[in-house]
Amino acid sequence: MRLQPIYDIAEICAQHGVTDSIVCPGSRCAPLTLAFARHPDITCRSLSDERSACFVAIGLAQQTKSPVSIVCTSGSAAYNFAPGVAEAFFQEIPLLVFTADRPAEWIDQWDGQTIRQTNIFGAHVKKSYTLPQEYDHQDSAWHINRIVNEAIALSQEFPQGPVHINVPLREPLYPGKDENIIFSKSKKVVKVIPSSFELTPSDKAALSKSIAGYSKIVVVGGQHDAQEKQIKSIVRFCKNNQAVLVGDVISNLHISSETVRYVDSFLGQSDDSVKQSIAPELLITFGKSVISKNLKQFLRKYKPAEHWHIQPSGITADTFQSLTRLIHCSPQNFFEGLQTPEKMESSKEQKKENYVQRWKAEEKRTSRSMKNYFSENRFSEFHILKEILSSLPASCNLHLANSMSVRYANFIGLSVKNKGVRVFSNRGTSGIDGCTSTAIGHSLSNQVPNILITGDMAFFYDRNAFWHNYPLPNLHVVVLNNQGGVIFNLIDGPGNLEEKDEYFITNQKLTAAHLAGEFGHKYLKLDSLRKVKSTLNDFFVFDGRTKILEIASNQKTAIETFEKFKITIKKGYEA
Ligand SMILES: Cc1ncc(C[n+]2csc(CCOP(=O)(O)OP(=O)(O)O)c2C)c(N)n1
Repeated sequence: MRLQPIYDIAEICAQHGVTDSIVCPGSRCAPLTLAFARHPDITCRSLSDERSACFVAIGLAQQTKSPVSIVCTSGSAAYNFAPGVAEAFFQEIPLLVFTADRPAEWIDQWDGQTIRQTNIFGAHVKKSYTLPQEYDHQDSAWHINRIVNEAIALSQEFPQGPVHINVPLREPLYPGKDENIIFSKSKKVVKVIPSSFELTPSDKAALSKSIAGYSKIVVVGGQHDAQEKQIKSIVRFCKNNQAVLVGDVISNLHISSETVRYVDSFLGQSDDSVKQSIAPELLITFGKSVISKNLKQFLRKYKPAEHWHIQPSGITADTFQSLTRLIHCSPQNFFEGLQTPEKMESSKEQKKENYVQRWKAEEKRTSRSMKNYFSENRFSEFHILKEILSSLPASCNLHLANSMSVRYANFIGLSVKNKGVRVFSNRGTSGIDGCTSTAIGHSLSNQVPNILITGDMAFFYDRNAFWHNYPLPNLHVVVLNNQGGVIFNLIDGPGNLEEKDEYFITNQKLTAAHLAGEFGHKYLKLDSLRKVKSTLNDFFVFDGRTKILEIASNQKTAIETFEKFKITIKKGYEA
């Protein structure tokens, strides 16, 4: 069969452990569509909006922990994958991005749905391949097989990420009436045994010795999907070495009671003397980005003598402008492998202990101020969100949209009580364009409750996330509807510019009720303090229906309550 090498792409993917595929409608991609749709070991879903589809694929890949293949037709369809591809690149998510194309001779010939697709995603994919367009010679089939094997391996190699495969396809694109698609089971599959990136005993000894020379050590976890075992070894390391563990809400380190989680709040309101007293000498980091701008600014200003970053291989970002050592191993291997330091002279031990206590005092002070602040019964999006985070199911995925949703949640923090809560957020590019779609990708592939917290702009931007025929019984969405982007009222900059409302906040009057109605989802509205308890009780019942809870917020209250929050944290220093 002429298209056999193309059909076999699905077989190669399946043999590499790809379980999920998303296909966007089109004709040029028909051979790929049929291959993925008919493959018995791949769950293939159809989504019409390519931009949303790519973000959904991110969610699926995060859940399945395997590459997800996405397929679209030629032309602007391919370009619409781009925002999701960039997010996947920076969040290091393995995607196999197949774009169908016209044969090369038809590019730039005023043919329909034809654009320049070679390298279309530029620097935001790990590599871009183009498959051969003729399959007459048997080496062409081998060539296609080789590229697909290589692309799958590359997507999974650290740092994981999206790989683009452009597929020029010649007509006829559809099988004949009596033609069956059969997958060749004997296809060549190149398996990769991944390297374990272990530190050698002498590396471990040298690092342990260096660590022992420091009395002020801070470990910061960036965004990652933390595993309990890994966190246990980090906490043990911190205890053994009197190191402070800091993690914002996307680090998933909330499951340890030792984690300093209010760093964004107190670094934003404390003065230089406090900051000086907690500045580290040795900073150890792992994971990806941190949310807190206050933490970034603090570490950039009070530069540690050394900054070590731990990751299995490759280069890393110098986020705090102080990187001195890149340690190539897994965080687990690093934190588990280092020797327990011997007890030192008591003055040094005391110095270390004092340093840890300084941080603990800041955390405690902020915790007290927050308790005080949230004890006031107020109808504000910030207060309601606190209530929602306190009512989360024991085991769930929490999806936080950009921008105030993830920031509010970071200020509020999760506690050890939320041990079973895994936090996800599109912090690769921090876009508002695919937050709902990514949460939906998770909802499609797991059974646990998925709770998405989003602002109105992010919610309405990504409304096509709901535009498909797959049920989402375990997705519950909270829309903080303050009728625009309140972030622009809360950051320094827009201030009182006369353009602020129209060009930054972009006031809008939409309600989520229509969208919920259109897609048949249950709509709940919360507009008064009186209804908080009963509405949240209703919202947190998972009865098989997708629920959308709209919080009737507004810019004025949101600004006032946030200002008051900052003042309360600051006042904590006067008490
Ligand atoms: C695709 C994209 N366009 C523009 C932005 C810039 N941006 C950041 S936050 C924001 C407004 C978000 O408003 P909303 O979702 O209502 O959340 P709120 O600020 O009210 O929390 C915008 C436009 C972005 N992050 N991503």
